[in-house]
Amino acid sequence: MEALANCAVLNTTDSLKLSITNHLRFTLGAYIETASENDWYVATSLAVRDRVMERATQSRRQHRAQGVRRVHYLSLEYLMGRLLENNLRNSGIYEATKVALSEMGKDLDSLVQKEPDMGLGNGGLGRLAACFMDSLSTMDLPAIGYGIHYEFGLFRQEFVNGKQVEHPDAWMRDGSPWKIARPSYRQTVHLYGHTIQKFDEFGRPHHEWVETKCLLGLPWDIPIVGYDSNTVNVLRLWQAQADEDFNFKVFNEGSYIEALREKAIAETVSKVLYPNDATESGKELRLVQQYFFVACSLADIVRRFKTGYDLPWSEFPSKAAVQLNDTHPAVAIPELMRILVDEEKLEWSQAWEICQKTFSYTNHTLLPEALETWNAALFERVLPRHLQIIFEINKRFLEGDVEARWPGDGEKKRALSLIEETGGKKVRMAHLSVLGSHATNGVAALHTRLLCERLFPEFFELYPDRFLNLTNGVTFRRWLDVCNPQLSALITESIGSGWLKDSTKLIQLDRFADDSSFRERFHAIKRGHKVHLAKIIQDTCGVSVSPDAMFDVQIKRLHEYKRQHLNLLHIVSLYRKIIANPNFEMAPRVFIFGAKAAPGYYLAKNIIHAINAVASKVNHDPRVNGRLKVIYIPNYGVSIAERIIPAADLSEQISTAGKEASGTGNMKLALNGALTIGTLDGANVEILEEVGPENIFIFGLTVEEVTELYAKGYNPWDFYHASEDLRLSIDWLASDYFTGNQDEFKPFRDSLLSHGDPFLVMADYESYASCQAEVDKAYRDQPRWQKMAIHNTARMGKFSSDRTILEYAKNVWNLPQIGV
Ligand code: KOT
Repeated sequence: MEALANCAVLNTTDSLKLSITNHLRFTLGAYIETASENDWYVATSLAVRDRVMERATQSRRQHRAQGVRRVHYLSLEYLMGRLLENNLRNSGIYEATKVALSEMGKDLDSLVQKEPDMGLGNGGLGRLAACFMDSLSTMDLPAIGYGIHYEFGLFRQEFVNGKQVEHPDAWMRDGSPWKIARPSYRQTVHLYGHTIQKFDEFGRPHHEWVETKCLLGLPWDIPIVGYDSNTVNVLRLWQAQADEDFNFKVFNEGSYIEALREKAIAETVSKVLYPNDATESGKELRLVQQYFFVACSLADIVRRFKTGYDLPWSEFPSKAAVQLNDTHPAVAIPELMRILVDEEKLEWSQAWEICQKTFSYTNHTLLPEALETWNAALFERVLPRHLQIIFEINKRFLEGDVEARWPGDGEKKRALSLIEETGGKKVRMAHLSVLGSHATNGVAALHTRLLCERLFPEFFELYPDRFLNLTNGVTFRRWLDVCNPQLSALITESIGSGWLKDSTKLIQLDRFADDSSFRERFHAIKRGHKVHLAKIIQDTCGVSVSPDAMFDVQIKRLHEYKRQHLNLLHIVSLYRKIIANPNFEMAPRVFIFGAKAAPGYYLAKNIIHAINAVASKVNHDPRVNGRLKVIYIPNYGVSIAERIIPAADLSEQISTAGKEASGTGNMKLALNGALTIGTLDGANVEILEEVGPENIFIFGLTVEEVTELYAKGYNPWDFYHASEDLRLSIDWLASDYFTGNQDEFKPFRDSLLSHGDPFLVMADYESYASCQAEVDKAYRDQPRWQKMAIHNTARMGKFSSDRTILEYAKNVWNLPQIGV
C-alpha cells in the first residue's frame, strides 16, 4: 500500500511491539505481566495513534503551505462507533498489529471489543457525518469536522419487562486514547446580555452586544485516518468550560460554593446529547449547545484565516467552505454576519455575499415536526444580537428579491419569510439555511425532488440553481472491510484490491453470481456471520436461533414513519397462521429488531413493548416448532450493527413513501448481501435502479398514490374491515393474550384506527404481506436467493460515501483533492 511506504519501518511487528510495551510501561505505568485487557487496548491504541499523528501534522502542514480551500463540516452529531480496528485496517497495519500482540500472548480481536462506542449521535444523520469524515480523508480532501464533545452520548437502552429503560452512556469515563486536548485553541463564547447602539467618530451607528455571560470551549481533536491515504484530517469537538473570570467577583465575596455551582451550570452545555431523532423540542439548553459549538468553530475558522493568510475578507470563501448538517448549526449564518459586520466592520452587503458563498446546507428530513423553529422570545434572550441580524436579513430579503419577483404579494412573503408569525413569532431555521447558503441539497433523488416541490417550492422558484441532489453513501471500509473481513477478502481475491477505494470496480463481482463455487463461498461467509450472531443472541437475549433460518432484520431508530409496527403485524399474522395450521409451510425465520426510541416518544415505546411481548410468546410457544423467532437486540448502536449487518438475509426498509429522506442502513445491508424488502422511498428507489427489479422486493403505495389516497380521504377502518387477516392480527395484539392486560397496547391500536393511522400502516398491509410471501418463496430457492444476494453486493458501488463526498467536493465546495 502506497501510504505505508513512508513509514514502513514504524509498521513492522517489532516496532509495533516496542511501541505497545513502551506505552504500557511509560504512559500507563503498568507491568506487562499484570496489565489489564483495558491497559492493552489503550497501549495498542496509543501505538497506532503515534503513527497517525505524524501524518495528521504532515497533512496540516501541507494544507497550510498550499493555502488550499478546506471544508468545515458542522454537525451536532457524530456516530463514530469504535476507532481502533477501523484505524488499523485503514492504515494497513491490522495484520502486523495482530501478530505483534499475539507474540505477546494477546488477542487483538478481543482487545478491540474493549473500546466503548463513541455514540455521539442519534441515528442516520450522525452516522452519515462519520462516514463522510472517513471518505474525506480517504479521498485526500482537506477537511475539519466540528462538533460537541458530549460527556454522555446517546443513552444505553435496557429492557425491563419488555419496556425500554434509559441509562446514561458514560463513554468517556475512562478517558479515550483517541482524543487530544488542544488548550491553545480554546475559545470564549458569549451568550445572553443585550445589544446597544453606538456611534463611531463619523456618527455612523453600529451594534454592540454587552453584559453577556461567557463560556469557554476547549477543543478535543480526534484524528481521522483515511484508507490507503496519507491524509489524516481531524474531528474537533468542543467541551464547555466555565470562564473563571466570570465567577471571580462572586468568588472574592466568599461565595465559593455559588461560584462552583455556576461552573457546574456552564459545564452542562456539553454534558449530554439530546436523544431526539427527527423531533425538536425547542429547549433553551439545546439552542445554547448549538450556538456554543457554532461560535467556537467559526472563531476557529476565522482565526485560521486571519493568521494563515494576509488576504482581504472577500477571499474568505476561497479558503473556507462550511457545510451545515441539517439546520442544527444554522445559527452559524447570523454568527458569521455578526463577526463580519460588528467585529470586522464590513458593509452588510459584502458580509452577506461572503456568507452565502461560504455556507451550504443539507436537509435530512421532510417530516414537519422535525423542521426546526425557535420561539423568537427565547432566541432573543439567548442571542439578542443574532435575532436582530436575522430580522435584518429577512427584511432585506422580503423587500429585495421577493418583492422584485412577486411585487405586492403578501402571500409569497408569508410563505418565504424567515419568521413564522402564526401562534407567536418563530424563527424558521430551514428558511434561514436556504437563504444563507449558495447550495441546498437533499440526500436522495426522491427526497430532493420533494424538497423542491413540497418543502421549499417558493425558494425553488426563486433560486432554482441553488438546489441539488447528493444521494447519501456509506463508507465501504467500516461497512464491509471492518465488519465483514471475510467477504472483503473474497471480493479482493476475485476482482483485485482496488474496489475499497474505487467502488465502481465492485460491479466486476456481478458475473460471479453464476459461478456455483463462488456462491458456495459467499454463502459460507454469510452463514459464519449468522452463527456468530446466533451466539450473541443467545448471550444477550437467552434465545436460541438457527443459523439456517432466514435472518430478517429491521435496524434503525424506532419511529412510526419507519413502521416497525407494520413488520410486527405481519409477524403476528404468521404466528396466527402457524398456530391455526400445524402444517403451515414457511422458511423458518428469525425476525431481528434493533432500535432505540426517543425517551419521551410514548407511542414508540409502546411499540417496543409490543415487539418484546410478541417475542416472548412466540419464542416460548412449542406450537411454533422452530418456524418463527422474534428477537429484539437491546442497545442498538454502531458496534452491534457491525455484527448484525453481515449476518442479515433480509433488510426491512418499509417506511411510508415520502417520509424517509434516504436511509443508509438500506445501503449497508445490501452491500453485505442482504435482499431488501422495501417501499419506493428514499434511496430505496435508487437501490432498485441499481440492482434491478428482479433482485429486490418492492411493495406499497408510491408517493403519488399516498397523495391521491389522502385527497380521496383516508379511512384506516376501510382496510380493517376489508382484511380479515389484518383485523384479527390487530385485535389479537391488542387483547390480553400477550401481556395479560388488554389495555397495554391500546395506544398502538388506537394510533392505527381511531387516530387516523398517520403513516398508512393499514393501507400498505396487504401489499406488504403478499410481498413477504414472495420473499418466503425466494428464500426457499437457495441458489436463486444467493445469486440475488451477490448481485446486491456487486451493484452497490454507487452507494459509497466516497462518491457522495466527491460530488460535494465538485458541485458544492469546489475542493481539490490534495495528496499528502
Ligand atoms: C433529525 C432532526 C432534525 C432534522 C433531521 C433529523 C434527522 C434525519 N436525523 N437523522 N436523519 C436521517 O438522516 C439520514 C442521513 O441523511 C437519512 O438517511 C435518513 O433518511 C434521515 O432520517
